Amino acid sequence: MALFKRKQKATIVVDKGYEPSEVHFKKGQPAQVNFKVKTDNACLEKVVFKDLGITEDLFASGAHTIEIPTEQAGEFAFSCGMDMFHGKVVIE
Ligand SMILES: [Cu+2]
Repeated sequence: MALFKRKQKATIVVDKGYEPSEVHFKKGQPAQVNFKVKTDNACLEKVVFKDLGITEDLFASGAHTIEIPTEQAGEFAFSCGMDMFHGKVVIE
């Protein structure tokens, strides 16, 4: 029973904050968020998904892709390392 599930993808640009600061995915389909960094503002160096236990170093080389669990509807908040800039991923 190979049920084909298309991956949902969203890109968030990190510049003067998160743009967009909120992304939505459908429940039950794999999802990922990709952060594209356009700033050297140290405040935004790390993005933290507290509920997922993920801290990603956005100034490190390579892609910055976070896999988002979508088994349940709900929200995953994220912020910069100092908890000054905020955003969220909504599963619905
Ligand atoms: Cu910060």
